[in-house]
Amino acid sequence: MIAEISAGLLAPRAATSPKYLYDALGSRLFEAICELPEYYPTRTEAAILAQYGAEIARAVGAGATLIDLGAGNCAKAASLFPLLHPAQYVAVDICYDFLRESLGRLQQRFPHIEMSGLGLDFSSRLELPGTVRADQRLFFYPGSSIGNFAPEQAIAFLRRLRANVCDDGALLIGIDLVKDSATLDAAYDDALGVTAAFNLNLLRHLNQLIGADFDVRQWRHRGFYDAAAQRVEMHLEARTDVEVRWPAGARRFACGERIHTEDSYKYTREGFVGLLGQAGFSAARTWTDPAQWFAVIHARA
Ligand code: AVJ
Repeated sequence: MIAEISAGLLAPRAATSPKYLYDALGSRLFEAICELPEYYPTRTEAAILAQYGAEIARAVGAGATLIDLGAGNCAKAASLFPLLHPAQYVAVDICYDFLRESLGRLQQRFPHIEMSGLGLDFSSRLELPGTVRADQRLFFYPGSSIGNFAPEQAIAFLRRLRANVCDDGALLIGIDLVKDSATLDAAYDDALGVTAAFNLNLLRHLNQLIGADFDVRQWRHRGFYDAAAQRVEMHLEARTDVEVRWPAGARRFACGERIHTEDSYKYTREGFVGLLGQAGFSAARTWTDPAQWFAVIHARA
């Protein structure tokens, strides 16, 4: 991990993986982002799940082995429990501490559902323990988190999901749809500066992970939509000439130079259905909001 982060920081165009945005504080800041008026994905997806929950549950069927990827506070999956009646709930998140707290509360609310938590970086490998039931596996990947992968990586990731389910398996996935730039720019550079704090917190996390000496005050947040690339980019930009040191390296950043911290790809429905097909899934059904800002797709193995 130290080698991966070092290499990213030393690359001509410095970059870090978005997974490092999520330490305990980063996970809480992301929760706060989800409450922002500008950040439409969470509430739009929640509205779709609320409006079409019964239809979705009928498509999925009861008794599933629900595997929640990037479960975080587990709220989205929990909202489906009363309709979906999963036989088993497996919450996976890179930040296990945060997950454990959420899961403890959830188990009290739903004592009859078998639950377990997995602290796992599922973006690099996906090994499910033997305790996860093999039948009727339903991967739940909400929030358009798949947008963090470039399309080619997304296909590879979806293929890995496909390889982890039997023929009765499926995927329920949330996709952020292509829309006007102003809406996207505002969603990733909000007025309160919560997204800025979320992005800048990465530097504190890096200090802790690799022993670097980033000074948060020397950096500013950038978040904007690139329509040609169909993605939002987040960067941290040096406010001044900066020198950063850590045990495995050192680097100078000129004023204005950036560290690329996240991509968030947007899709058309047709574009994403194409990706699913390439990964060996057949797109069964799509649900969307009236403005067509977000889509929930149920794809069968
Ligand atoms: C958690 C990856 C879906 O891309 O919208 C929110 C992360 N970054 N604001 C997204 C994020 C900045 C989010 N995902």
